[in-house]
Amino acid sequence: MEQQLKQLEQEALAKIADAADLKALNDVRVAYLGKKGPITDLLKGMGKLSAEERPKMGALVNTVRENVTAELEKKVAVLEEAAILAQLENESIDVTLPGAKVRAGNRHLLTRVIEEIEDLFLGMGYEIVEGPEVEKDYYNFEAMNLPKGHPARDMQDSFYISEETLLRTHTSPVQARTMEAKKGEPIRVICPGKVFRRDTDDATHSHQFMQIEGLVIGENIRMSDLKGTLDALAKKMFGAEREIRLRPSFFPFTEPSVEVDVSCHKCSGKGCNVCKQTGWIEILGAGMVHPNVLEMAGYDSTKLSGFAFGIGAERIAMLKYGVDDIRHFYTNDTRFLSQFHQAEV
Ligand code: FA5
Repeated sequence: MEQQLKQLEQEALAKIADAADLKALNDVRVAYLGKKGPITDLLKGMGKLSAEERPKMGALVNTVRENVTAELEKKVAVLEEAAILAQLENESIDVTLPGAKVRAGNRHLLTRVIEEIEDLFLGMGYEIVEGPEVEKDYYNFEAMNLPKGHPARDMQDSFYISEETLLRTHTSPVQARTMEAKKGEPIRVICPGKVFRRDTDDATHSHQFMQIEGLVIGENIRMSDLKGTLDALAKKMFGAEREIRLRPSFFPFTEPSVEVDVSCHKCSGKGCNVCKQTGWIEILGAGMVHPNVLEMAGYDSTKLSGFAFGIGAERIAMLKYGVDDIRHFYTNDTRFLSQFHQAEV
């Protein structure tokens, strides 16, 4: 029996040494130490032994069990460690691999065009002022020399909120508000902001768009000052070789009034599809501030004069960046917006 036990121990230890994984090891445990295993069988047969042999064999069986159990535990520890190392190896991160590209957001093209224009005018000593988008009829029209019933009100079809309140149709009411606030002092401001008209949306018209108003009031302000200022604007936005021309026009709040064209930056004035073969592109309305507008705001029109202009910001952005439809600015399609990444424009 002693011989049998030694042989079982050797067998068990050899199988433990051979076990390649935890499952195989468990099979060895069940096979040798389990209730139906050979060592348990031997213990059951102890009753047949003599009184002297029994304690000797009992001690021997226990030693064999302890040896096998100790070896099993050692091998479990080895296999568990190997399993952890294998897992670490499989899940290791290669920090040298390039990361997934995260696309950064970008300021809207229109915002950037407006900021470019603001920068130019700030450099020329202008202040930036703002006014309300929900405006009084008085500032939007009356203070701009457009009394109730004036036919020229039809030039700007309006969204009225009540009889005396509307969504402003242009940024010119900020002129009246600024003059009121400055109380006869000289003025040099630009006023960017949203305006609203009941225009039917198409490729060049939107019911909501951005204007940038300009207003300068002081002594001896002349048409030539207006022309020089707008020339600087055209050159900044469209290139140093651009020229402007002034065409007579009509606005109730300026006299004389002009439409301002810039020589086409695509064909340099020769005529192309952008300038509709004329060589010129209209960019804004302007003029000398009407004496009635000055007087209504408390300015002495015999001592001070001024010029004003109103730029359509989308139209400038469209020309500068070749945008063929004004609606692209408002539909938030990232395929459009991402084309004008700041670093590339
Ligand atoms: C005016 O709004 C005047 N207040 C401008 C002005 C200010 C003249 C100061 C004299 C002195 P007008 O309606 O032409 O003018 O509009 C000015 C510019 O806004 C246009 O040249 C055009 O660029 C743009 N604009 C007008 N209507 C729309 C529209 N529906 N969608 C997009 N842009 C428009």
